[in-house]
This record gives sequence, structure tokens and C-alpha cells, in this order.
Amino acid sequence: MNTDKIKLTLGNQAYYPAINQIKFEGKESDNPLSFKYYNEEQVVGGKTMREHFKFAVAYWHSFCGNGSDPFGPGTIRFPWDKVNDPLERAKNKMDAAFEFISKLGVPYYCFHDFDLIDEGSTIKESEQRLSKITDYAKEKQQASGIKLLWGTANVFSNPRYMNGAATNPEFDVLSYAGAQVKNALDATIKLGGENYVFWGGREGYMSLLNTNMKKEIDHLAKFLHLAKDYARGQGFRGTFFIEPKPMEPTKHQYDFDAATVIRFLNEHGLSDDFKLNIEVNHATLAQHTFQHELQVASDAGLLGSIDANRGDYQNGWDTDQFPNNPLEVTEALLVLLQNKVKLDGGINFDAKVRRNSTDYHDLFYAHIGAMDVFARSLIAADKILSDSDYLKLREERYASYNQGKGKSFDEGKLSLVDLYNHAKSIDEPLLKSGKQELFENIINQYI
Ligand code: XUL
Ligand code: CO
Repeated sequence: MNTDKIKLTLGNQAYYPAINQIKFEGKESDNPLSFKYYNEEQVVGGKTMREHFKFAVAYWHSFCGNGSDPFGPGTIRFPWDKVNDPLERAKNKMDAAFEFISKLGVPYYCFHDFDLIDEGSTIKESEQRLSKITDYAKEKQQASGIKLLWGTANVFSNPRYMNGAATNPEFDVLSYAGAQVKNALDATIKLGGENYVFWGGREGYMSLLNTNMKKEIDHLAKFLHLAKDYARGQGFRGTFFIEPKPMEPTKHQYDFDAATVIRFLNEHGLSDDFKLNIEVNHATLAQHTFQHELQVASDAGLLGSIDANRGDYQNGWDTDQFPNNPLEVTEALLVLLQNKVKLDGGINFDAKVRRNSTDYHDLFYAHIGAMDVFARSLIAADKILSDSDYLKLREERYASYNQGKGKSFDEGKLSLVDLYNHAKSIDEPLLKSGKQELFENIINQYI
């Protein structure tokens, strides 16, 4: 992005005055405000890094999250929070957001409806507010070239959703969620959003004793059909994503993990329009690895988007830290590259700086580090696939299905009695090593 474009995206005030455009300087550079690996024009495996990743900045964590937690208030004082008028405050916040994203050189952003501007006291007031702030967002997008990767509705924070949104036992509450999703879809479409995400934080139960699970899941499916039909009717061509998470804030969330969501989409006739947005820390909360969730979604042809972050090895909750583990990210990118996954929904950094990271520089360091770890891992994963024996070694484990009776089995030509007769005609099979340590060494060799 050139400096003229940055100037255009700035309001009257610069919110990150000490920061210039972040550039690629290579790993020898000791400038902490530069990319060491992320070089957006660099071609890896036939595509530029920019095209591979479609990185996005999450509006909520970066410009709304002030560091508050259940044990204490926020630690970050955003300059725009001093402004009283909700629209002025939202515009100032948006100036800051577009300045940040321009300086970082990321092509996309993502938002919830009420990240952009505070919810009004009535649906009408919220609608008017959204209409004004999306007018402003449209101008900012045009001036900067920054695009909307996806929009979503926050149907989990307002107390009215304490018993769920689309799965609420009360029809009136479900209707409120419907109104909110309609408006969030309108905002997304107005801003040329490429996708739309559903994350069901309150769609689940706290106690099965007071819950009709079958009815609630059926309502969720009906609600998603209505949202999809409405958006298609408005000309929206993008993909809808469901973002699985097993728990938090609800004890048990219906979109538990990739396998659960795939079954739900297939059962309810939603899999032509909906795919999965896999989040690292949600995968680990479900006792899976990130790679596992990607593989499950990809095998179903339903992987299309990533919320990048990481959890903490020593505790179990959703810490939403920025990714920094090249091994984990390389293993994830191996899944994407091998399966030629097209990430329409890109890679959104659903991550926040720590509560005690209170300089505005920290938000830059966090994103720079995360983008670099993806870039470094992409180079490694591409080399592993093209230069190493990794694929060959894995194929060799299954070589017995390439000919003879193994091949016939794969082709569905054998019966159980055929297996019985074959087993009786041979000796006890030899033990064959899975060579896990060798596989692990190959990955490390290329990082
Ligand atoms: C919550 C989470 C959400 C979704 C969007 O854990 O990941 O921010 O990404 O609603
Ligand atoms: Co997320």
C-alpha cells in the first residue's frame, strides 16, 4: 500500500503516530516493526503469499477489546473512548482501524455488527446507527482498498440472548436475533463482504434438564435457512461459515467441533451454502489439534476459512493468543496445501494482545509476528511437499492397497468371507513401523 493511500485513510488525527508502513525487510533485519518472512508478493507454490492467506484484522479484539477480564476492568484506554456521541466515537474508532490495517498492509478486516458502533436502545435506532457507520466504512474501504472478508452478528453479548439466540425457547427472542442477523447481512452486503460467519456462542445448553435439544437444533437449522434465503435474495454470492466451538460461554455448544457441524449441515440440507471456519483455540478446547479439525473439514469438502490464534498449553480456556508456533502452523498448512484448499474465508486473526500489553505498538508486534509465522510455515510446508520424502513415506504405508487383493478391497469387490479366506492363506502379518519420529524429523528439518 502506498503512502498516498494511507493519508487518505487517516482522519484528522493519527492514532498510531510513531508507526510507519510495515515493510518486508527479511530475517536479518533487527527492526521489530518489519516483516522477517511475510513478503506479500513472494510466490510460493504458484501463488503469492497475499493470495494464499487473505489475512484479516478482527475489529473486536483490536479496536474494542480493552483488556477487561472477569477479575478486573480494562487496561487499555482507547483515545476514541473519550468521545461521548456514539456516531463520532464509532467514526474515530474506524479512523484508527483503517490507519492500523493500512500501516500493517493487511488486505481485509472482519466485524460483528456492534463492534462497528454501539447497539441502540431499539432495533430502529441500531439500524440507523449501522446505516450511518457503514456509509462511513464504505468511504474508508474505497479510499484505502481494504476489503471486508466477512461480517457477523453479535447475538451472544446482550442479556436478551442468555438462553440462546436462534435456539432460544422464546420465539420473541429468536425474532430479535433474526432482525439483528438481517441487519448484519445487509451491512455485509452493502460493504461488499465476501463471506458471512455464524458463531453460536449461546446456541447450546447450560443444563439438559431444562432443554429440548432436538427442538433447539431444529430451530437453529430453520433459522440458518431463513438467513441464507434472505441473503441469496439480496444477491449475496459469498459463502456462509459456521465456526465450531465446544463450549464457552455455554457449557455445551451445538456446533461442538468440525465433525458435529458437518453432520448438522448435511442432515439439514445446508452444505451447499455453508462451510466451516476453523479456529485454532476452539479445536484445542474440543480436545483436537487444529490440524485435525482442518483435515476433518477438508475431507468433507467443507473447509473454507480460518480464525487464527493459539491456546495455552497449561490451561484449558480460550486465551485467543496470537499464533507463534511454526510447528503447529506448518502442520496446519500441510493439510491446506496437500488438499488444495481454497480459503474463500481467508485467515482472520481472532486474537488479542495480553491484558498487560498496553502500548499501541503491541498490536503491531502481535500481527507482524503472526503473519511472519504463517509465511515462514508456508515456505516450510511447500518445501516439505516438493523436496522431501514426506508424501512418499506416507503413501508407502498404504502400498498394500495398490495391487492384488488390497486393491480389490478398495474397489469394493471383496466380501468378509474373502477377507477370512485371505487371512487363513497367509502367515501372521509382520509388524510394520509407523515411523512417527522420522516424520516429525522431516517436518523440523524444513522449518
Ligand atoms: C469467539 C469467537 C468469535 C467468532 C465471531 O470465541 O471466535 O469471535 O469468531 O463471532
Ligand atoms: Co473466532
